[in-house]
Amino acid sequence: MGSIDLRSDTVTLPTPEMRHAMAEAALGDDVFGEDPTVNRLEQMAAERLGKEAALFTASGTMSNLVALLTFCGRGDEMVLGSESHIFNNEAGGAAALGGVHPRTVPNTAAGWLEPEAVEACFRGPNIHYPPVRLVCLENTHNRCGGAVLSPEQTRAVAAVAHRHGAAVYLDGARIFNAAVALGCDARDLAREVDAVSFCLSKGLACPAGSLLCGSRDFIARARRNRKMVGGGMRQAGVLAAPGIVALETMVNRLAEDHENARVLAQGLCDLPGLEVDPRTVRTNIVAVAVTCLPAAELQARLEQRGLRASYLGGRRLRLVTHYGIEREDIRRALQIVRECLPG
Ligand code: TLP
Repeated sequence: MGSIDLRSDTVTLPTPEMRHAMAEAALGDDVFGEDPTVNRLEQMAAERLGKEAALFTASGTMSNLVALLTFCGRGDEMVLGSESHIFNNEAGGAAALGGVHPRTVPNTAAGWLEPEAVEACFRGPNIHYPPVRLVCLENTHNRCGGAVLSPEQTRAVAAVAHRHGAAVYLDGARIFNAAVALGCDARDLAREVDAVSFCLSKGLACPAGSLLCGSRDFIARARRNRKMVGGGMRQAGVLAAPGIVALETMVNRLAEDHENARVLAQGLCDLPGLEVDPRTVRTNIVAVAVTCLPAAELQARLEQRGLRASYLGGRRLRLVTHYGIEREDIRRALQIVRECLPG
């Protein structure tokens, strides 16, 4: 029996239909705007997110970086969550490459930014302060256990930013998980934001790629920044083709991953020495606090028995369900966790 890999939904492999689409894709040079498959994917993405245009990038990190470089200049400030992926997991790219100054606001446990806390970041035109150009949100929220922001929560934060003349960017790497969990359209989650990205290479199971969506003018400027960071890919249609398959066939099935995550969380919360509230598990991420031994040690024990989880730091492990993980794998995973706990 192979190991059960719940480290991330980034480990998903492309479906047979995706591999076929890759082999058959019509191609051209995308830096000249001539790859018909990329052009079609960009159009589909813009449509799905309710924006005028979209840009295909190599990764979620690249979409985020290009967005930040497009919204902010050197010395500008961006407001973002203390637990956000951009702040914690992207090698400080916006600061290193764009001179963008990050100002964090504590994320609520449910991945939100309190509008009052965002409001307090706008300190006025005093020359001591960097001007706030951008507020960033994340939906679903990775480090907050796959938490979902509603359209109303997004609107409340966007209203503050816009009132102060700042733009709003949504890291929607897993926005389709949020839409499926809320039973709404991804467009409803992106309506109030100026730009949004989503990843193909997570729950949607593509080998690579992310789409940055926004106004026609924003995407034209982002295209230059993508080129600047080396993201102008040529016959990128081989990577865009599975993205088209993903948007057509892989979105609704995310509900299965969410159900598997709930079953997993329910099983884990019954075990002594672990803390997780299954009611907070809305999508495909289960963050669990380990109280009976060091979390990294439990992770190592699980790994030895064929269950792979990721370590979030402190007492927390993360388990992520995805395409290729079936209910039987969840049962086996729970059995392995039981065997690895002391006593
Ligand atoms: N997240 C990865 C790791 O980097 C932690 C994962 O396994 O979940 N935004 C969010 C919210 C993300 O979770 C990630 C990836 C990204 C952006 C970056 O995407 P990639 O890895 O494609 O650059």
